[in-house]
Amino acid sequence: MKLFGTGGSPYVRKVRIAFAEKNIPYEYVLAPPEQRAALVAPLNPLGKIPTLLASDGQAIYDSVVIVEYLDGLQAEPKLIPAQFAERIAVKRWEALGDGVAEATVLLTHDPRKAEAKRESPAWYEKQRQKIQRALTVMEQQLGDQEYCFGSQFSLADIATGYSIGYLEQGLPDFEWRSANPRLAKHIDKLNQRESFKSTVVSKS
Ligand SMILES: N[C@@H](CCC(=O)N[C@@H](CS)C(=O)NCC(=O)O)C(=O)O
Repeated sequence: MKLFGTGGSPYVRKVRIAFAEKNIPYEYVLAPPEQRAALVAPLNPLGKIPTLLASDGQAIYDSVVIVEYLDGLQAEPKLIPAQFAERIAVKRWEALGDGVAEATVLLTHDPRKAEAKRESPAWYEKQRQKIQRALTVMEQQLGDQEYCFGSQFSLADIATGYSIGYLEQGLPDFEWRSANPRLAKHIDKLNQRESFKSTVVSKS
């Protein structure tokens, strides 16, 4: 299997954490923006990373589908519960994490960033508020649980860990820890896992 990505993409890290947790071997192919038309677009018409070329030749995207694919490929450890209600709960954590990553990408990479700050503080503030609200909900849902969803590591923890890791790297001035102490502690715990340590996102 080949995974196309770059070191700076939060969604690629999400998938790489899942690969590491599942202990599934793969080849990591760097696909920087200037090579994506040649490398990725023939597999994924959207030309986005992460894109996975599976062993059977099928191309799989986006990160949501890739993680689900990996979880189905190999039974243990299970990242997404099989039971309906639990599955939806874990997928909702995923949506929250992906939303935090998306808003952070907008704030850090959007070409309007500089102007947005000066000319449209409302747009900038809207993205910040999305992140703030999402983290508040994560803090509440985590409560005193050992993991984001119950007593077992799952995709909910991957989603929380990769997105907040990206937030902390991309917007180091965004203060969220004091208002969300349990979440902060949980992030520190997740960052100790080998899957998180071995996939730290570079700034490029
Ligand atoms: N929803 C997608 C988002 C993927 C995404 O936006 N990837 C970015 C890199 S972080 C990308 O490939 N952007 C290039 C483009 O949009 O052309 C996922 O979860 O995989």
